[in-house]
Amino acid sequence: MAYLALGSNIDPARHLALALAKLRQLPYSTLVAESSWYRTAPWGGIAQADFINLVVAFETSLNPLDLLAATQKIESQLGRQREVRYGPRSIDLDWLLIGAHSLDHPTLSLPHPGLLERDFMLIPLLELNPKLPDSLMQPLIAARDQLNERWIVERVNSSLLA
Ligand code: PH2
Ligand code: MG
Ligand code: MG
Repeated sequence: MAYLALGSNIDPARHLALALAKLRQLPYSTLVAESSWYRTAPWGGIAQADFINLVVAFETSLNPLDLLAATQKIESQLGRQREVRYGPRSIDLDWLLIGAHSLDHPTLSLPHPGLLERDFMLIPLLELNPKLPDSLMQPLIAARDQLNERWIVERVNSSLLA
C-alpha cells in the first residue's frame, strides 16, 4: 500500500479532479481509497489562497522512485510551474508512505518528513485507516493527539466545489 497527499490552491476543484483521473490510470497500481477533501489555511508563511488537501491510497507493485516519476509527470502535465517555495501551486502530489519503505533519497524522503506536523496530511491519512505496522501507526496516532498547530479549516463536499 502507498499513500499520496494531494494539494492545490489554484483552481483546486479542476486540478484535483484532473489529477485523480490520471492517478486512477497509474500502471501496476489501483487507487483503492480517497479521503474527505479539506479546506486548509496556507502553511509555510506565505500569504496565499487556502488549499484543498486530501489523501488517497494505492495498492501498487511499483517501487518508490517509479511512483515518484509517475506523480512528477502528472504534476507537469497539469501545468505545474517552477514556483516559490511553499507558494501557490496548481497541483502538489506528495508521497507520505510507500509500504514500509524508509528512504532518504535526494528527491524522495519516506515517510514524508512533514507528516507528523501537518494536520492536512495526517488527519486524512488516518481517516483511511491505513494498514501499517504498529511501529509506524503509534507515532502517527500520538502526533495526531498532540498536534499543536491546525491548518484544517473545514471538511468540504468535493461535488459542491465550483
Ligand atoms: N503545500 C505547500 C505549502 N503550504 N499549505 C497547505 N495548507 N496545504 C498544502 O498542501 C501546502 C501548504 C507546499 O507544498
Ligand atoms: Mg507539498
Ligand atoms: Mg511536493
